[in-house]
Amino acid sequence: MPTPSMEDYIEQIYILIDQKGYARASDIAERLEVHPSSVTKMVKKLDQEQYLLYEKYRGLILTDKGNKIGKRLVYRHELLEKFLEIIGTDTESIYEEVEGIEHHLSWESIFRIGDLVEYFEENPQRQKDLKNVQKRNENREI
Ligand SMILES: [Mn+2]
Repeated sequence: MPTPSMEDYIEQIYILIDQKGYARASDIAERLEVHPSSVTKMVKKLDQEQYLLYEKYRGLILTDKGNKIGKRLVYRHELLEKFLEIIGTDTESIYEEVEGIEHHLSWESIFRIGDLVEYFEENPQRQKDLKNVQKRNENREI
């Protein structure tokens, strides 16, 4: 299993390759707000653990294993954003909040959250009902 930090790298590499067709170390460093030397180190580790292949002149490519995990990590991130939107989290902080929690939930919990998101999406009345509960609790102090 990849560590949280490895997951962050695989996720961003997957997104970069998906969007641009390639993932440069400088782009990875920028997206993760880390020093390029950290990228070099992590790329070596990910190569060793067969998530990607690094060739000096061709750049990075994800292996089947890396690709499969990358896809799951992007699904997880997007699902958690949807989940926070549905429960009414203020949109400005959603990305950062997901970055903070995404590594700490089991896949079992992720799939159950997936069910919950589906439950709300398939019937807009359910979202309205939830809003009403939130209105009722607006001034409650805890
Ligand atoms: Mn993420």
